[in-house]
Amino acid sequence: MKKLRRFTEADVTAESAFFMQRRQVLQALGISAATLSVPAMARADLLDWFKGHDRPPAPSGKPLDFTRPAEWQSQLAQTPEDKVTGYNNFYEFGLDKADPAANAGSLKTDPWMLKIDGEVAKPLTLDHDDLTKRFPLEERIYRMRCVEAWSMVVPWIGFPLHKLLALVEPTSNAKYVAFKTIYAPEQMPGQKDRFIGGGLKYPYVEGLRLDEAMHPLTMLTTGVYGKALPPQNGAPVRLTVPWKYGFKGIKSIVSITLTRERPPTTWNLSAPDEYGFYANVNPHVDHPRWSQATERFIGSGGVLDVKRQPTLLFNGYADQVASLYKGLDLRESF
Ligand SMILES: Nc1nc2c(c(=O)[nH]1)N[C@H]1C(S)=C(S)[C@@H](COP(=O)(O)O)O[C@H]1N2
Ligand SMILES: [Mo]
Repeated sequence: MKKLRRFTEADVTAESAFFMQRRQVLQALGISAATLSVPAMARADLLDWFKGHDRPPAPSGKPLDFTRPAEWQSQLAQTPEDKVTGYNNFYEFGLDKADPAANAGSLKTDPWMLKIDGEVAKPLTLDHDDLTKRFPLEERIYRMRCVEAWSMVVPWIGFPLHKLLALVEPTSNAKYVAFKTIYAPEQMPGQKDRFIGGGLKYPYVEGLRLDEAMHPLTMLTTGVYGKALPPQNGAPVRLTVPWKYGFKGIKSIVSITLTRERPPTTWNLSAPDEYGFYANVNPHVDHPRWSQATERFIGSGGVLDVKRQPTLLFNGYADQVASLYKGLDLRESF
């Protein structure tokens, strides 16, 4: 997904390396201290990526009050908390998977204002406490699939977006919902420096069709693993759309705007031939630079048994969401 250099085979294995100690990585790669100074070209990228980060500890947020509706529970093996909160994409804090956990502590998430406006009868602003008090919170165990072909199973906590949208009363002109991440270059090194932020245009923006936004699976997420979201996962509020690639799940949202026209979205602006507006998980539509047929599931296993499994259409949620796309060519509208 990184724009500055090509996605290489080294990247594909880099993620398993992330969960090892540096010493084990070098051993696994057969690199001795003597050869370290001149790593083989094929390994240079991985070493660069690994950059001496060891796995960061999971920070803990405030415990939340929530229920566990049976409908959203699951027998799927969950990705452990330290991986969910230690292996992240949040380019505002750097491109490496360990960067968000290491750097996102600088983000001030309280006080917070989330504005809901645009084509609505009753615009609304929620403050930090409203986010966890205004709507009953539910735990929902969702599959999560990054466009980079890794996946997790995560116990998110939050509320369905449709409850918030009902409150603001969309007008008949509302066709899309646009989301925006906070713009705070003083707190987000990637917004200040093009190199750190991967050359993306900030603030990060995302969007959904109104019917996708109203779907019962679509949630505004305020917690994970029983506690308030840590900043690296998008505190204090982020979007979760489990049938779409992870980049649709915009973090640290400050505005939700209902619009007539389809809003611009960050990765689509950056590379329109690689990242579409829809971004529905689909094993049959490959990324131009890699296959989407399978994915590496990040579970509790050790580094050597990161499991490869088939990618599921709509990430396993086809029964619930396929009807949204009747008549749409999923290859053309990727
Ligand atoms: N603002 C913002 N939101 C973002 C991103 C980002 O870089 N900036 N990365 C996206 C991508 S590519 C993924 S896979 C998910 C990762 O969420 P997680 O780190 O909580 O697993 O966040 C998404 N939301
Ligand atoms: Mo992603």
